[in-house]
Amino acid sequence: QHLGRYSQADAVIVGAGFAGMYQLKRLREMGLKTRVVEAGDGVGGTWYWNRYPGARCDIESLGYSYGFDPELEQEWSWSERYATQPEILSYAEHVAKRYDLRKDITFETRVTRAVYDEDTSRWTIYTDTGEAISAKYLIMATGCLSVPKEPDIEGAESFEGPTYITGRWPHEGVDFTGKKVAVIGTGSSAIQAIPHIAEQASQLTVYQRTPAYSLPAGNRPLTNSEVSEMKERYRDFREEQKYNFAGIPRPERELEPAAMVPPEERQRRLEEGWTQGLTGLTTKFADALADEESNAIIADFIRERINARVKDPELAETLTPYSYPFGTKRPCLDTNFYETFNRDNVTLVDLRKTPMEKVTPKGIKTSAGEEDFDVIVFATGFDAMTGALLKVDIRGKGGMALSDKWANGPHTYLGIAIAGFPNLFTITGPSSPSVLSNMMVSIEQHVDWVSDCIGWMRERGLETIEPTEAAEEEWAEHNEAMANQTLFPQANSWYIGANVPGKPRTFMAYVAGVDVYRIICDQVAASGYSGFETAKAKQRLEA
Ligand code: NA7
Repeated sequence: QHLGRYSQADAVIVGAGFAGMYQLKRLREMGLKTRVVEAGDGVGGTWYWNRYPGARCDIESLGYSYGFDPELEQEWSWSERYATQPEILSYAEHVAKRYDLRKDITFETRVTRAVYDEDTSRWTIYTDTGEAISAKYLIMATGCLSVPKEPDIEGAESFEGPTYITGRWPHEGVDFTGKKVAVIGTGSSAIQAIPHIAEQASQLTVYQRTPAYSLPAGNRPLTNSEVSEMKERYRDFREEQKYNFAGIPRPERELEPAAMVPPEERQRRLEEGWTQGLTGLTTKFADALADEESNAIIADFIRERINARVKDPELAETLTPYSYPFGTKRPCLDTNFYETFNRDNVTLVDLRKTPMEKVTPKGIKTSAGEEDFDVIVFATGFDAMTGALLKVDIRGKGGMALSDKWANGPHTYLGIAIAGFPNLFTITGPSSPSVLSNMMVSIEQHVDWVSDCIGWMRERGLETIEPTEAAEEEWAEHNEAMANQTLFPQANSWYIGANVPGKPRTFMAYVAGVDVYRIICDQVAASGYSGFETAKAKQRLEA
Protein backbone atom coordinates (compact mmCIF):
# COMPACT_ATOMS: atom_id res chain seq x y z
CA GLN A 1 0.00 0.00 0.00
CA HIS A 2 1.34 3.40 -0.97
CA LEU A 3 0.83 6.08 1.65
CA GLY A 4 2.47 9.05 -0.09
CA ARG A 5 1.30 11.35 -2.87
CA TYR A 6 -0.53 9.70 -5.73
CA SER A 7 -1.07 11.11 -9.21
CA GLN A 8 -2.12 10.08 -12.70
CA ALA A 9 -0.56 10.64 -16.10
CA ASP A 10 -0.83 9.14 -19.54
CA ALA A 11 2.92 8.72 -19.77
CA VAL A 12 5.89 8.89 -17.44
CA ILE A 13 9.33 9.51 -18.89
CA VAL A 14 12.36 8.80 -16.72
CA GLY A 15 15.22 11.19 -17.44
CA ALA A 16 15.43 14.74 -18.81
CA GLY A 17 18.45 14.37 -21.06
CA PHE A 18 18.16 14.83 -24.80
CA ALA A 19 15.98 11.70 -25.08
CA GLY A 20 13.57 12.60 -22.30
CA MET A 21 13.20 16.20 -23.41
CA TYR A 22 12.31 15.36 -27.00
CA GLN A 23 10.02 12.52 -25.88
CA LEU A 24 8.15 14.96 -23.64
CA LYS A 25 7.74 17.41 -26.50
CA ARG A 26 6.37 14.73 -28.84
CA LEU A 27 3.91 13.18 -26.39
CA ARG A 28 2.66 16.51 -25.19
CA GLU A 29 1.99 17.55 -28.79
CA MET A 30 -0.02 14.35 -29.21
CA GLY A 31 -2.21 15.39 -26.29
CA LEU A 32 -0.85 12.98 -23.69
CA LYS A 33 -0.58 14.13 -20.13
CA THR A 34 3.12 13.50 -19.63
CA ARG A 35 5.39 13.69 -16.60
CA VAL A 36 9.17 13.57 -16.69
CA VAL A 37 11.03 12.52 -13.55
CA GLU A 38 14.67 13.58 -13.37
CA ALA A 39 17.27 12.94 -10.65
CA GLY A 40 19.33 16.07 -11.33
CA ASP A 41 18.23 19.63 -10.65
CA GLY A 42 18.46 20.53 -14.33
CA VAL A 43 18.05 19.13 -17.83
CA GLY A 44 20.83 17.76 -20.02
CA GLY A 45 21.54 14.24 -18.71
CA THR A 46 25.10 13.29 -19.63
CA TRP A 47 25.96 16.96 -20.07
CA TYR A 48 24.49 17.81 -16.72
CA TRP A 49 26.54 15.23 -14.80
CA ASN A 50 29.84 15.07 -16.67
CA ARG A 51 31.35 18.45 -15.73
CA TYR A 52 34.95 17.31 -15.39
CA PRO A 53 37.60 19.64 -16.87
CA GLY A 54 37.93 19.21 -20.63
CA ALA A 55 34.56 17.42 -21.07
CA ARG A 56 33.56 17.74 -24.69
CA CYS A 57 31.53 15.84 -27.26
CA ASP A 58 33.47 13.69 -29.75
CA ILE A 59 30.81 14.18 -32.43
CA GLU A 60 31.14 17.46 -34.32
CA SER A 61 28.86 20.12 -32.89
CA LEU A 62 27.08 20.91 -36.16
CA GLY A 63 25.84 17.32 -36.24
CA TYR A 64 25.34 16.79 -32.51
CA SER A 65 22.08 18.65 -32.17
CA TYR A 66 18.36 18.03 -32.67
CA GLY A 67 17.05 17.94 -36.22
CA PHE A 68 13.33 17.94 -35.41
CA ASP A 69 12.78 21.67 -35.77
CA PRO A 70 14.27 23.67 -38.66
CA GLU A 71 13.79 26.87 -36.66
CA LEU A 72 15.77 25.57 -33.71
CA GLU A 73 18.76 24.68 -35.86
CA GLN A 74 18.69 28.11 -37.48
CA GLU A 75 18.61 30.06 -34.24
CA TRP A 76 21.38 28.16 -32.44
CA SER A 77 25.04 28.67 -33.42
CA TRP A 78 27.83 26.39 -32.26
CA SER A 79 31.16 28.02 -31.58
CA GLU A 80 33.69 25.18 -31.93
CA ARG A 81 34.17 22.11 -34.09
CA TYR A 82 33.64 19.99 -30.96
CA ALA A 83 31.37 21.56 -28.37
CA THR A 84 32.35 21.78 -24.72
CA GLN A 85 30.15 20.37 -21.99
CA PRO A 86 29.05 23.89 -20.87
CA GLU A 87 28.01 24.80 -24.41
CA ILE A 88 26.02 21.58 -24.88
CA LEU A 89 24.39 22.06 -21.49
CA SER A 90 23.33 25.58 -22.43
CA TYR A 91 21.89 24.17 -25.67
CA ALA A 92 19.85 21.66 -23.61
CA GLU A 93 18.69 24.50 -21.36
CA HIS A 94 17.80 26.60 -24.38
CA VAL A 95 15.68 23.74 -25.76
CA ALA A 96 13.91 23.29 -22.41
CA LYS A 97 13.07 26.97 -22.33
CA ARG A 98 12.10 27.28 -25.98
CA TYR A 99 9.51 24.50 -25.76
CA ASP A 100 8.53 25.25 -22.15
CA LEU A 101 9.50 21.75 -21.08
CA ARG A 102 10.33 22.38 -17.43
CA LYS A 103 6.71 22.69 -16.37
CA ASP A 104 6.26 18.93 -16.88
CA ILE A 105 9.60 17.87 -15.39
CA THR A 106 9.96 16.98 -11.72
CA PHE A 107 13.60 17.56 -10.78
CA GLU A 108 15.69 16.16 -7.95
CA THR A 109 13.55 13.05 -7.91
CA ARG A 110 14.63 9.52 -8.65
CA VAL A 111 12.39 6.74 -9.87
CA THR A 112 13.08 3.75 -7.63
CA ARG A 113 10.45 1.21 -8.70
CA ALA A 114 7.95 0.66 -11.48
CA VAL A 115 5.29 -2.04 -11.24
CA TYR A 116 2.94 -3.18 -13.99
CA ASP A 117 -0.61 -4.10 -13.05
CA GLU A 118 -2.18 -6.60 -15.44
CA ASP A 119 -5.71 -5.85 -14.27
CA THR A 120 -5.59 -2.17 -15.08
CA SER A 121 -2.86 -2.39 -17.78
CA ARG A 122 -1.08 0.49 -16.07
CA TRP A 123 2.30 1.15 -14.57
CA THR A 124 2.77 2.55 -11.08
CA ILE A 125 5.99 4.49 -10.86
CA TYR A 126 7.41 5.13 -7.39
CA THR A 127 9.88 7.90 -6.57
CA ASP A 128 12.34 8.51 -3.76
CA THR A 129 10.28 11.53 -2.73
CA GLY A 130 7.34 9.34 -1.79
CA GLU A 131 5.22 9.87 -4.88
CA ALA A 132 3.43 7.17 -6.85
CA ILE A 133 2.37 7.98 -10.41
CA SER A 134 -0.02 5.77 -12.33
CA ALA A 135 0.61 5.87 -16.08
CA LYS A 136 -0.33 3.93 -19.17
CA TYR A 137 3.09 4.28 -20.77
CA LEU A 138 6.49 4.17 -19.13
CA ILE A 139 9.42 5.43 -21.17
CA MET A 140 12.93 4.94 -19.89
CA ALA A 141 15.08 7.76 -21.27
CA THR A 142 17.78 6.96 -18.76
CA GLY A 143 20.84 6.96 -21.02
CA CYS A 144 23.41 4.38 -21.99
CA LEU A 145 26.37 5.75 -20.02
CA SER A 146 24.70 7.39 -17.06
CA VAL A 147 25.45 5.25 -14.03
CA PRO A 148 29.12 5.48 -13.09
CA LYS A 149 30.70 2.14 -12.36
CA GLU A 150 31.07 1.60 -8.61
CA PRO A 151 34.78 1.88 -7.76
CA ASP A 152 35.80 -1.79 -7.95
CA ILE A 153 39.15 -1.27 -6.25
CA GLU A 154 39.72 -2.54 -2.75
CA GLY A 155 39.85 0.22 -0.15
CA ALA A 156 38.36 2.90 -2.44
CA GLU A 157 36.25 4.15 0.47
CA SER A 158 39.20 4.33 2.84
CA PHE A 159 41.04 7.23 1.16
CA GLU A 160 41.15 10.19 3.53
CA GLY A 161 41.41 12.94 0.92
CA PRO A 162 38.77 14.00 -1.59
CA THR A 163 37.82 11.61 -4.40
CA TYR A 164 35.96 12.53 -7.56
CA ILE A 165 34.20 10.48 -10.23
CA THR A 166 34.29 12.05 -13.70
CA GLY A 167 30.64 11.16 -14.36
CA ARG A 168 29.45 12.93 -11.16
CA TRP A 169 31.62 16.03 -11.15
CA PRO A 170 30.85 18.78 -8.57
CA HIS A 171 29.04 21.73 -10.13
CA GLU A 172 31.35 24.21 -8.47
CA GLY A 173 34.39 22.57 -10.10
CA VAL A 174 37.58 21.31 -8.45
CA ASP A 175 40.77 23.28 -7.94
CA PHE A 176 43.81 21.03 -8.26
CA THR A 177 46.34 23.82 -7.79
CA GLY A 178 49.34 22.64 -5.80
CA LYS A 179 47.83 19.19 -5.30
CA LYS A 180 49.32 15.76 -5.80
CA VAL A 181 46.66 14.05 -7.92
CA ALA A 182 46.03 10.47 -9.07
CA VAL A 183 43.81 9.71 -12.07
CA ILE A 184 42.66 6.10 -12.46
CA GLY A 185 41.69 5.17 -16.03
CA THR A 186 42.63 6.14 -19.55
CA GLY A 187 39.28 6.04 -21.38
CA SER A 188 37.57 8.97 -23.12
CA SER A 189 36.84 10.86 -19.89
CA ALA A 190 40.38 10.53 -18.51
CA ILE A 191 41.89 11.44 -21.87
CA GLN A 192 39.91 14.68 -21.92
CA ALA A 193 40.52 15.55 -18.25
CA ILE A 194 44.20 14.64 -17.86
CA PRO A 195 45.70 17.54 -19.87
CA HIS A 196 43.66 20.04 -17.83
CA ILE A 197 44.42 18.48 -14.46
CA ALA A 198 48.15 18.30 -15.35
CA GLU A 199 48.23 22.05 -15.89
CA GLN A 200 46.96 22.75 -12.39
CA ALA A 201 48.29 19.93 -10.25
CA SER A 202 51.77 20.03 -8.75
CA GLN A 203 52.10 16.35 -9.57
CA LEU A 204 49.82 14.03 -11.56
CA THR A 205 50.09 10.24 -11.66
CA VAL A 206 47.96 8.39 -14.20
CA TYR A 207 47.10 4.73 -13.55
CA GLN A 208 46.60 2.98 -16.86
CA ARG A 209 45.23 -0.53 -17.21
CA THR A 210 44.53 -0.63 -20.96
CA PRO A 211 45.97 1.97 -23.35
CA ALA A 212 43.45 3.68 -25.63
CA TYR A 213 43.60 4.46 -29.32
CA SER A 214 43.29 8.22 -29.28
CA LEU A 215 43.40 10.55 -32.26
CA PRO A 216 44.02 14.29 -32.11
CA ALA A 217 40.62 16.00 -32.10
CA GLY A 218 41.77 18.91 -34.21
CA ASN A 219 39.34 21.10 -32.36
CA ARG A 220 39.12 24.74 -33.41
CA PRO A 221 36.64 27.60 -33.48
CA LEU A 222 34.06 27.33 -36.27
CA THR A 223 34.10 30.14 -38.79
CA ASN A 224 30.96 32.14 -39.48
CA SER A 225 30.88 30.81 -43.02
CA GLU A 226 31.06 27.17 -41.86
CA VAL A 227 28.11 27.79 -39.57
CA SER A 228 26.07 29.61 -42.20
CA GLU A 229 26.85 27.04 -44.89
CA MET A 230 25.57 24.30 -42.61
CA LYS A 231 22.47 26.34 -41.83
CA GLU A 232 21.77 26.57 -45.54
CA ARG A 233 22.00 22.83 -46.05
CA TYR A 234 20.80 21.61 -42.66
CA ARG A 235 17.65 19.95 -44.03
CA ASP A 236 19.67 17.82 -46.48
CA PHE A 237 22.29 17.14 -43.84
CA ARG A 238 19.66 15.76 -41.45
CA GLU A 239 18.56 13.28 -44.11
CA GLU A 240 22.18 12.28 -44.69
CA GLN A 241 22.54 11.69 -40.95
CA LYS A 242 19.51 9.42 -40.89
CA TYR A 243 20.71 7.24 -43.73
CA ASN A 244 24.30 6.99 -42.65
CA PHE A 245 25.91 4.06 -40.84
CA ALA A 246 26.79 6.03 -37.68
CA GLY A 247 24.66 9.14 -38.08
CA ILE A 248 27.86 10.93 -39.09
CA PRO A 249 27.65 11.59 -42.85
CA ARG A 250 31.15 12.92 -43.38
CA PRO A 251 33.43 11.22 -44.21
CA GLU A 252 31.48 8.76 -46.32
CA ARG A 253 32.34 5.09 -45.99
CA GLU A 254 34.63 3.67 -48.68
CA LEU A 255 33.40 0.52 -50.32
CA GLU A 256 36.58 -1.52 -50.89
CA PRO A 257 38.18 -3.84 -48.36
CA ALA A 258 41.76 -2.83 -47.52
CA ALA A 259 43.24 -5.70 -49.51
CA MET A 260 41.85 -4.18 -52.70
CA VAL A 261 43.39 -0.77 -52.06
CA PRO A 262 46.94 -0.19 -53.40
CA PRO A 263 49.52 0.82 -50.72
CA GLU A 264 49.86 4.44 -51.81
CA GLU A 265 46.13 4.97 -51.83
CA ARG A 266 45.89 3.25 -48.44
CA GLN A 267 48.40 5.69 -47.04
CA ARG A 268 46.54 8.65 -48.54
CA ARG A 269 43.28 7.48 -46.98
CA LEU A 270 44.89 6.93 -43.58
CA GLU A 271 46.42 10.42 -43.58
CA GLU A 272 43.04 11.84 -44.51
CA GLY A 273 41.11 9.78 -41.95
CA TRP A 274 43.52 10.85 -39.22
CA THR A 275 42.08 14.38 -39.28
CA GLN A 276 38.43 13.39 -39.77
CA GLY A 277 37.37 12.61 -36.23
CA LEU A 278 35.76 9.59 -34.68
CA THR A 279 34.80 7.78 -37.88
CA GLY A 280 37.66 9.10 -40.01
CA LEU A 281 39.75 5.95 -39.95
CA THR A 282 37.09 3.24 -39.67
CA THR A 283 35.42 4.50 -42.85
CA LYS A 284 38.55 4.21 -44.99
CA PHE A 285 38.18 0.49 -45.68
CA ALA A 286 34.89 -1.39 -45.87
CA ASP A 287 36.26 -4.16 -43.65
CA ALA A 288 38.04 -1.97 -41.07
CA LEU A 289 36.01 -3.42 -38.20
CA ALA A 290 35.58 -6.89 -39.65
CA ASP A 291 38.97 -8.06 -40.88
CA GLU A 292 42.02 -8.38 -38.65
CA GLU A 293 44.54 -7.49 -41.33
CA SER A 294 42.59 -4.49 -42.52
CA ASN A 295 42.22 -3.32 -38.94
CA ALA A 296 45.92 -3.87 -38.25
CA ILE A 297 46.82 -1.47 -41.08
CA ILE A 298 44.89 1.25 -39.27
CA ALA A 299 46.09 0.26 -35.81
CA ASP A 300 49.75 0.34 -36.91
CA PHE A 301 49.25 3.76 -38.45
CA ILE A 302 47.85 5.08 -35.15
CA ARG A 303 50.59 3.39 -33.09
CA GLU A 304 53.30 5.16 -35.09
CA ARG A 305 51.63 8.47 -34.47
CA ILE A 306 51.21 7.89 -30.75
CA ASN A 307 54.93 7.13 -30.65
CA ALA A 308 55.72 10.40 -32.41
CA ARG A 309 53.78 12.40 -29.82
CA VAL A 310 55.65 11.09 -26.75
CA LYS A 311 59.34 11.94 -26.30
CA ASP A 312 60.44 9.04 -24.07
CA PRO A 313 60.29 5.88 -26.22
CA GLU A 314 59.55 3.57 -23.30
CA LEU A 315 56.72 5.78 -22.10
CA ALA A 316 55.40 5.99 -25.66
CA GLU A 317 55.37 2.22 -25.88
CA THR A 318 53.46 1.93 -22.59
CA LEU A 319 50.81 4.32 -23.92
CA THR A 320 50.44 2.36 -27.16
CA PRO A 321 47.57 -0.14 -27.46
CA TYR A 322 48.23 -3.67 -28.73
CA SER A 323 45.78 -5.93 -26.92
CA TYR A 324 42.64 -5.27 -29.01
CA PRO A 325 41.75 -4.13 -32.54
CA PHE A 326 41.19 -0.44 -33.26
CA GLY A 327 37.56 0.63 -32.84
CA THR A 328 36.46 -2.38 -30.80
CA LYS A 329 36.63 -0.21 -27.71
CA ARG A 330 35.26 3.27 -28.24
CA PRO A 331 38.08 5.29 -29.91
CA CYS A 332 39.00 8.55 -28.19
CA LEU A 333 39.66 12.04 -29.49
CA ASP A 334 42.08 14.16 -27.52
CA THR A 335 43.67 17.54 -27.26
CA ASN A 336 47.27 17.16 -26.03
CA PHE A 337 46.69 13.89 -24.19
CA TYR A 338 49.92 12.16 -25.23
CA GLU A 339 51.94 15.41 -25.12
CA THR A 340 50.89 15.79 -21.47
CA PHE A 341 53.17 12.85 -20.63
CA ASN A 342 56.13 14.93 -21.84
CA ARG A 343 55.61 17.23 -18.85
CA ASP A 344 57.88 16.94 -15.81
CA ASN A 345 54.96 16.79 -13.37
CA VAL A 346 53.20 13.82 -15.00
CA THR A 347 53.92 10.13 -14.35
CA LEU A 348 52.34 7.02 -15.87
CA VAL A 349 51.85 3.79 -13.94
CA ASP A 350 51.34 0.70 -16.09
CA LEU A 351 48.93 -1.49 -14.15
CA ARG A 352 49.65 -4.40 -16.49
CA LYS A 353 53.20 -4.49 -15.16
CA THR A 354 52.53 -3.41 -11.60
CA PRO A 355 48.90 -4.30 -10.82
CA MET A 356 46.70 -2.21 -8.59
CA GLU A 357 46.48 -3.69 -5.11
CA LYS A 358 44.34 -1.23 -3.23
CA VAL A 359 43.50 2.31 -2.34
CA THR A 360 44.85 3.14 1.12
CA PRO A 361 43.93 6.00 3.50
CA LYS A 362 46.90 7.99 2.11
CA GLY A 363 47.12 6.93 -1.52
CA ILE A 364 47.37 4.03 -3.94
CA LYS A 365 49.25 0.77 -3.58
CA THR A 366 50.39 -1.27 -6.56
CA SER A 367 52.68 -4.29 -6.61
CA ALA A 368 55.55 -1.78 -6.97
CA GLY A 369 54.74 0.02 -3.72
CA GLU A 370 52.56 2.77 -2.31
CA GLU A 371 52.30 6.39 -3.35
CA ASP A 372 50.61 9.17 -1.37
CA PHE A 373 48.13 11.60 -2.94
CA ASP A 374 46.03 14.61 -1.97
CA VAL A 375 43.22 13.79 -4.43
CA ILE A 376 42.07 10.73 -6.40
CA VAL A 377 40.03 11.03 -9.60
CA PHE A 378 38.15 7.93 -10.73
CA ALA A 379 37.75 8.04 -14.51
CA THR A 380 36.74 4.39 -14.42
CA GLY A 381 33.69 4.47 -16.66
CA PHE A 382 30.07 3.43 -16.47
CA ASP A 383 27.78 0.48 -15.94
CA ALA A 384 26.84 0.89 -19.59
CA MET A 385 23.59 0.09 -21.41
CA THR A 386 21.80 -1.74 -18.59
CA GLY A 387 23.04 0.11 -15.49
CA ALA A 388 20.37 2.80 -15.37
CA LEU A 389 17.53 0.46 -16.36
CA LEU A 390 18.39 -2.08 -13.69
CA LYS A 391 18.85 0.57 -11.02
CA VAL A 392 15.08 0.94 -11.08
CA ASP A 393 13.24 -2.10 -9.72
CA ILE A 394 11.08 -2.72 -12.80
CA ARG A 395 8.39 -5.40 -12.45
CA GLY A 396 6.47 -6.61 -15.48
CA LYS A 397 3.72 -9.16 -15.96
CA GLY A 398 3.40 -11.68 -13.15
CA GLY A 399 5.68 -9.52 -11.00
CA MET A 400 8.68 -10.50 -13.13
CA ALA A 401 11.75 -8.44 -12.22
CA LEU A 402 13.68 -7.02 -15.17
CA SER A 403 16.87 -7.90 -13.29
CA ASP A 404 15.79 -11.58 -13.26
CA LYS A 405 14.80 -11.53 -16.91
CA TRP A 406 18.20 -10.04 -17.77
CA ALA A 407 20.25 -12.20 -15.39
CA ASN A 408 22.18 -13.62 -18.35
CA GLY A 409 22.26 -10.37 -20.33
CA PRO A 410 19.70 -7.95 -21.71
CA HIS A 411 17.17 -9.18 -24.27
CA THR A 412 14.96 -6.67 -26.02
CA TYR A 413 13.10 -6.36 -29.27
CA LEU A 414 14.84 -3.68 -31.37
CA GLY A 415 16.36 -2.22 -28.21
CA ILE A 416 13.01 -0.49 -27.70
CA ALA A 417 10.66 -2.91 -25.99
CA ILE A 418 10.80 -5.97 -23.73
CA ALA A 419 8.60 -9.08 -23.74
CA GLY A 420 6.62 -9.31 -20.51
CA PHE A 421 6.79 -5.55 -19.93
CA PRO A 422 3.83 -4.06 -21.85
CA ASN A 423 3.81 -0.35 -22.74
CA LEU A 424 7.39 0.05 -21.53
CA PHE A 425 9.76 1.62 -24.01
CA THR A 426 13.53 2.04 -23.71
CA ILE A 427 15.05 4.94 -25.63
CA THR A 428 18.39 3.76 -27.05
CA GLY A 429 18.09 0.52 -25.09
CA PRO A 430 20.40 -2.49 -25.23
CA SER A 431 20.73 -4.06 -28.69
CA SER A 432 19.96 -0.85 -30.50
CA PRO A 433 22.87 0.71 -32.44
CA SER A 434 22.85 3.92 -30.39
CA VAL A 435 26.21 3.77 -28.64
CA LEU A 436 27.94 3.09 -31.95
CA SER A 437 26.39 6.22 -33.43
CA ASN A 438 25.78 9.91 -33.07
CA MET A 439 23.49 9.69 -30.04
CA MET A 440 21.34 12.61 -31.17
CA VAL A 441 20.41 10.82 -34.38
CA SER A 442 19.61 7.59 -32.53
CA ILE A 443 17.64 9.38 -29.83
CA GLU A 444 15.45 11.19 -32.33
CA GLN A 445 14.83 8.02 -34.30
CA HIS A 446 13.75 6.13 -31.17
CA VAL A 447 11.59 8.92 -29.82
CA ASP A 448 9.88 9.34 -33.19
CA TRP A 449 9.30 5.60 -33.49
CA VAL A 450 7.89 5.28 -29.96
CA SER A 451 5.68 8.35 -30.43
CA ASP A 452 4.35 7.03 -33.73
CA CYS A 453 3.69 3.65 -32.12
CA ILE A 454 1.71 5.26 -29.30
CA GLY A 455 -0.18 7.35 -31.86
CA TRP A 456 -1.00 4.21 -33.86
CA MET A 457 -2.28 2.47 -30.72
CA ARG A 458 -4.49 5.40 -29.83
CA GLU A 459 -5.99 5.58 -33.30
CA ARG A 460 -7.01 1.93 -32.97
CA GLY A 461 -8.12 2.08 -29.37
CA LEU A 462 -5.40 -0.34 -28.33
CA GLU A 463 -4.50 -0.48 -24.69
CA THR A 464 -1.28 -2.47 -24.62
CA ILE A 465 1.64 -3.41 -26.82
CA GLU A 466 4.54 -5.73 -26.08
CA PRO A 467 6.93 -7.77 -28.17
CA THR A 468 6.52 -11.53 -28.46
CA GLU A 469 9.15 -13.77 -26.91
CA ALA A 470 9.83 -15.13 -30.38
CA ALA A 471 10.51 -11.69 -31.89
CA GLU A 472 12.78 -10.84 -29.01
CA GLU A 473 14.67 -14.11 -29.35
CA GLU A 474 15.07 -13.61 -33.07
CA TRP A 475 16.39 -10.08 -32.56
CA ALA A 476 18.91 -11.34 -29.99
CA GLU A 477 20.11 -14.03 -32.39
CA HIS A 478 20.36 -11.54 -35.24
CA ASN A 479 22.30 -9.16 -33.02
CA GLU A 480 24.74 -11.83 -31.97
CA ALA A 481 25.21 -13.05 -35.52
CA MET A 482 25.94 -9.51 -36.72
CA ALA A 483 28.38 -8.83 -33.87
CA ASN A 484 30.18 -12.10 -34.57
CA GLN A 485 30.89 -10.95 -38.10
CA THR A 486 32.96 -8.13 -36.64
CA LEU A 487 36.04 -7.78 -34.48
CA PHE A 488 34.03 -6.18 -31.64
CA PRO A 489 33.79 -9.33 -29.48
CA GLN A 490 37.61 -9.42 -29.31
CA ALA A 491 37.83 -6.49 -26.89
CA ASN A 492 37.04 -6.40 -23.17
CA SER A 493 34.87 -3.35 -23.67
CA TRP A 494 31.87 -1.84 -21.94
CA TYR A 495 29.92 -2.73 -25.11
CA ILE A 496 30.18 -6.33 -23.94
CA GLY A 497 29.85 -5.72 -20.19
CA ALA A 498 33.49 -6.61 -19.56
CA ASN A 499 34.28 -3.49 -17.51
CA VAL A 500 31.95 -4.35 -14.63
CA PRO A 501 32.98 -7.34 -12.52
CA GLY A 502 30.31 -10.04 -12.60
CA LYS A 503 28.27 -8.47 -15.38
CA PRO A 504 27.02 -11.00 -17.96
CA ARG A 505 28.97 -10.80 -21.20
CA THR A 506 26.83 -10.21 -24.25
CA PHE A 507 27.39 -7.72 -27.01
CA MET A 508 24.90 -4.95 -26.24
CA ALA A 509 24.86 -2.86 -29.42
CA TYR A 510 23.47 -3.53 -32.89
CA VAL A 511 26.44 -3.32 -35.24
CA ALA A 512 24.73 -3.16 -38.65
CA GLY A 513 24.38 0.63 -38.52
CA VAL A 514 21.72 3.18 -37.68
CA ASP A 515 20.67 3.41 -41.33
CA VAL A 516 19.92 -0.31 -41.68
CA TYR A 517 18.36 -0.30 -38.22
CA ARG A 518 16.09 2.63 -39.09
CA ILE A 519 14.84 0.75 -42.13
CA ILE A 520 14.12 -2.34 -40.02
CA CYS A 521 12.24 -0.27 -37.42
CA ASP A 522 10.24 1.48 -40.14
CA GLN A 523 9.34 -1.85 -41.72
CA VAL A 524 8.16 -3.20 -38.38
CA ALA A 525 5.90 -0.16 -37.98
CA ALA A 526 4.65 -0.26 -41.59
CA SER A 527 3.68 -3.91 -41.24
CA GLY A 528 1.41 -3.10 -38.29
CA TYR A 529 4.09 -3.61 -35.66
CA SER A 530 5.10 -7.14 -36.56
CA GLY A 531 6.73 -8.97 -33.67
CA PHE A 532 4.45 -7.15 -31.24
CA GLU A 533 1.21 -8.26 -29.62
CA THR A 534 -1.47 -5.71 -28.91
CA ALA A 535 -4.66 -5.81 -26.87
CA LYS A 536 -7.75 -3.70 -26.62
CA ALA A 537 -9.21 -2.58 -23.33
CA LYS A 538 -11.42 -5.68 -22.97
CA GLN A 539 -12.78 -5.26 -19.48
CA ARG A 540 -13.69 -1.68 -19.94
CA LEU A 541 -15.46 -2.32 -23.26
CA GLU A 542 -17.48 -5.15 -21.71
CA ALA A 543 -18.37 -3.13 -18.64
P1 NA7 B 1 35.69 4.00 -20.16
O1 NA7 B 1 35.90 4.21 -21.59
O2 NA7 B 1 35.00 2.76 -19.72
O3 NA7 B 1 37.13 4.09 -19.47
C1 NA7 B 1 37.34 3.69 -18.15
C2 NA7 B 1 38.83 3.60 -17.89
O4 NA7 B 1 39.04 3.25 -16.54
C3 NA7 B 1 39.50 2.53 -18.73
O5 NA7 B 1 40.79 2.97 -19.05
C4 NA7 B 1 39.53 1.36 -17.76
O6 NA7 B 1 40.52 0.40 -18.05
C5 NA7 B 1 39.82 2.06 -16.47
N1 NA7 B 1 39.42 1.29 -15.31
C6 NA7 B 1 38.17 0.88 -14.99
N2 NA7 B 1 38.19 0.20 -13.85
C7 NA7 B 1 39.46 0.16 -13.43
C8 NA7 B 1 40.11 -0.42 -12.32
N3 NA7 B 1 39.42 -1.08 -11.41
N4 NA7 B 1 41.44 -0.27 -12.22
C9 NA7 B 1 42.12 0.41 -13.15
N5 NA7 B 1 41.58 0.98 -14.23
C10 NA7 B 1 40.25 0.85 -14.36
O7 NA7 B 1 34.89 5.21 -19.49
P2 NA7 B 1 34.95 6.76 -19.90
O8 NA7 B 1 34.17 7.49 -18.87
O9 NA7 B 1 36.32 7.20 -20.14
O10 NA7 B 1 34.19 6.82 -21.26
C11 NA7 B 1 32.89 6.26 -21.38
C12 NA7 B 1 32.26 6.66 -22.66
O11 NA7 B 1 31.83 8.02 -22.57
C13 NA7 B 1 33.11 6.67 -23.88
O12 NA7 B 1 33.28 5.43 -24.42
C14 NA7 B 1 32.37 7.60 -24.78
O13 NA7 B 1 31.29 6.93 -25.40
C15 NA7 B 1 31.88 8.63 -23.86
P3 NA7 B 1 40.14 -0.92 -18.93
O14 NA7 B 1 40.02 -0.41 -20.33
O15 NA7 B 1 38.83 -1.43 -18.40
O16 NA7 B 1 41.26 -1.84 -18.71
